[in-house]
Amino acid sequence: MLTKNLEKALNKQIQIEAESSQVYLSMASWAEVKGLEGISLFMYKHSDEERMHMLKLIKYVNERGGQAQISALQAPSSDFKSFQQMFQDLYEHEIFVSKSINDLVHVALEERDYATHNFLQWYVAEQIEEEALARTILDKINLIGNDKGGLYLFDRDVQQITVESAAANSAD
Ligand code: OFO
Repeated sequence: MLTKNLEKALNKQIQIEAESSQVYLSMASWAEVKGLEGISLFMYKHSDEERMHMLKLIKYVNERGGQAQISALQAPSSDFKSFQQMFQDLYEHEIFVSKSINDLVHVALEERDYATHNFLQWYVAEQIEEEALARTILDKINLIGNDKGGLYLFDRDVQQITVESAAANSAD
C-alpha cells in the first residue's frame, strides 16, 4: 500500500509524463508542417514513448492500492525558432524530467517504500539513456551548422538514432 505522500508524488510524475508526451507531440506537429518528415516521425515516436511511461506509472499506482489521477495538462509551446532550438528544448526538458524522477526516488526512500524504489529504477536508467540520446543529437546538429545538405541527411537519419545507439556512443 502506498503512503499518501508517495501516492501524491507518483501522481505528479504521471502528469509530468503526460505533459512530456504533449511537448513532443507539439514538436512533431511543428516539424511536420515545416516539411521535416524524419524529425517529425522521431518526435511522434518519442511522444508515444512518454505516454507509455505515463501508463506504466498509472498501472503501478493503481496496483499498489492508490488511485492514479488524470489531471489537466499545461499546454506545450508550439512555436520554435528553429529545429536546433527545438532539440535544445528537448534536452532541457529531459534534464527537468530526470530531476523530477530523482526527487521521486528520494520520496520513496523517505517513505521506506522499497518496492517503489525498485520500480523507479527503470525510470532512472531510462533518463540516463534519454539524456545521452539528446546529447548525441545536439552534437550532430552542431556539426551540421547551417549546411542544407547536412540538414537533409540529418532529417533522413534521425529516426535511426535510437536510445541504444546513443548509449553505446556515450560509453565510448
Ligand atoms: Fe523522456 O522521459 Fe519519460 O520518463
